[in-house]
Amino acid sequence: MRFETLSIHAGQKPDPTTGAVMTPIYQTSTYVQDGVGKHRGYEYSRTGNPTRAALEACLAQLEAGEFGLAFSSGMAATDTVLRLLRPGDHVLAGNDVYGGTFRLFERVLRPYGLDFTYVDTGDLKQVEAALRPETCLVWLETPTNPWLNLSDIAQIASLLASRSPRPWLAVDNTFATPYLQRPLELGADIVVHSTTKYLGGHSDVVGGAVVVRDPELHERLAFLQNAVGAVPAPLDCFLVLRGIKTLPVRMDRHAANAALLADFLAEHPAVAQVRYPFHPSHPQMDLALRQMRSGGGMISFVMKGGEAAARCTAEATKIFALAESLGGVESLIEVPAAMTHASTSGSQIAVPPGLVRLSVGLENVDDLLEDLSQALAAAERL
Ligand code: P1T
Repeated sequence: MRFETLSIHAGQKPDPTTGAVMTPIYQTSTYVQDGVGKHRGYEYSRTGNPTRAALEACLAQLEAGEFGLAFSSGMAATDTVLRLLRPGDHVLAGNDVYGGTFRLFERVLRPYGLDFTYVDTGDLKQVEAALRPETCLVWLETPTNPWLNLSDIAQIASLLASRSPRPWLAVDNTFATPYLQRPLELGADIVVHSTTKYLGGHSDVVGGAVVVRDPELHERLAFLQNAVGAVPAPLDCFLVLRGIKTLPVRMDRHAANAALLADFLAEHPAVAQVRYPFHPSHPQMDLALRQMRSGGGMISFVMKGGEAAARCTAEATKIFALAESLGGVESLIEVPAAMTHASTSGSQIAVPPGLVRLSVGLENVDDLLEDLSQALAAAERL
């Protein structure tokens, strides 16, 4: 089956007892056993739940993986992957990642004895130079949050393939989604998602996911999922499943709207620099065209007027809501240095205060253009 069909049907079939077309929300913590230790596949909902199982199967198929694991947030998914490692292990990560990921790595996991190095993973030489014998994991975001920098997944996977022991390659595919980018097909071992974003798609749920192909890796992650317990509620799994049904349709419109907005911003006198993967000004547009189906729905831009102009623009929009997060049907605007990436302040991966990030929604693009135009005009009057 092709992606659009999978997004509606993967992992789901009419409920065998009632014929309900939609996967029921199995709002139960436990399951009756026919005899001691004789159950019908489910014992306790931290370990497994049918609504979650449907979501996990759906995610696995969409990412061209074998196994999906759902979590209560993107951070919980990331944390569980990192628990595969032991004190003394080294992680090589991109130098432009979600602020919460950096905070987890530096403030939670480093004190437990993991070591992290951050490099520009868009540059293969930097990746090669930073690898160590004890490097167990390479962590990529591509496109990155918030700069929309890219890394060549296939190239990094083949670099790692020649290493012994071979580090795992994990890709946070939150910004691209499996509709635009296929990390496992390009050689990654682990795909991570904040399902809060495009997969959920409606800003009404917080969730995370991990998808892998290797049965042994899955077994270790499923053990951790149950042992640590950061699992999503059945209702939340239902909401993500419902969101995924329209993922390809939404992503096409997000990208069409974002491409027009990127063109508009690139020409605007108040804007110093625009970042959008499919815009000709993006230094890695060739890689974007090779690796992604479209440029997606996220845009970042640097204001010539710096911090004051960025804050003014973000506060002056009327349709774009000033809020963290992304990937919903509604457009959002934010200033990463003061909001989503505040935890990187003063660090090697800090972002400038004049950077503005847009999550371009599905509204009429002319309304979005007019809204941005009046907000930028307000910033120019400062
Ligand atoms: O928020 P949560 O579901 O826990 O997901 C964390 C996360 C992981 N990876 C990426 C690439 C992300 O962007 C996020 C969350 N990001 C935001 C909330 C944000 O506004 O950037």
